[in-house]
Amino acid sequence: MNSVAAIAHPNIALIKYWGKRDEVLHLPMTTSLSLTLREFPTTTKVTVRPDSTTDRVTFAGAPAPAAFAAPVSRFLELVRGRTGDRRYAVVDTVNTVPTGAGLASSAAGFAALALAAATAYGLDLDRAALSRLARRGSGSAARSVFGGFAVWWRGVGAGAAGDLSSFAEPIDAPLLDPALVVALVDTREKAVSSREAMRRTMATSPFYPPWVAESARDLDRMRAALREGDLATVGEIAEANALGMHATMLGARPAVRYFAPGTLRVLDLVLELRAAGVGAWATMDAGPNVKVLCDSRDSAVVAAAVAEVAGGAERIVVTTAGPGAVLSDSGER
Ligand code: 2P0
Repeated sequence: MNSVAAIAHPNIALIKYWGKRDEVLHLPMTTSLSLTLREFPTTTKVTVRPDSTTDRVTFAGAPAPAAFAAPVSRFLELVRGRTGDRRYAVVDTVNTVPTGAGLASSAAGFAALALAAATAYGLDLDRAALSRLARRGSGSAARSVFGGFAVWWRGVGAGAAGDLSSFAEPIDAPLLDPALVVALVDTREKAVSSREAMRRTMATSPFYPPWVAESARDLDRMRAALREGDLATVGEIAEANALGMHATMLGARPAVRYFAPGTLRVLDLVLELRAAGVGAWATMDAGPNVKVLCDSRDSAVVAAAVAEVAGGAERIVVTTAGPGAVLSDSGER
């Protein structure tokens, strides 16, 4: 029996991934750029079982619902297909992301699963290959393989060429010490999944092609700002890129609207903070929650202000840059 556990953390994109040019290989339309968080690890243990006749997936110790287990099993099939090892596995996942926080538990989940499964099945992958593999589970998981800032290249072409060229890499930003204050505006399950929302946006929104074009310029400018340690420019670009992504959704038919009343209160607050001289910039994903980027030195001030409009300290989470996917001690080999 071969048992391997791995840990990975969620990431928040500052330049968003929104739309696929290949739905099977998860090849994105745009290159995206993210910050991996220190909080909310997902731990996934993969145990290869010679005696099993099927994969077994548990979530926090209980049998996982089919909606969780089926993609995990499909992912294991992909790994088995590369090794020729036909044995099934037991997968145990413990996820610490607050439900509905919009912190993309699938990113941490598939990054941890990719590392644990590749290791358990004896695939020897470098970090770029691991990122490519994680991408097949969930696009954003490609980025959670790495700690700190990471860029996930859209890659070039289709098929094998696209697959080979679309992976994430870490970005050095030694001058920056960022924090994110997450405002939990509404933690109910979203009405439209990000996968469906991306699809509908690409298919029907007239605002989508210009956002894709702008995103390439955002990327070049943000990489320069990261190199220079210019958090204000990073924040301005991140806010514009995220609001632009939501504009593409509002232009879809029918529209996809994730904004809730509490969303606007936090967005207003961010403008007020900046007017008062506090560096704070908003980003949002496929949900109503707002993540406020700031310097770690300002995070207490920003967190207090966000807590006030979000409904109290229990409605916010403060986090900083965290590590990439690693093997954990809890597996035995
Ligand atoms: C991102 N999001 O860049 C964007 C911004 C949501 C909004 O990546 O279909 O779960 O599994 O590849 O990675 C969420 O999408 O989508 C996401 P799939 P994923 O973080």
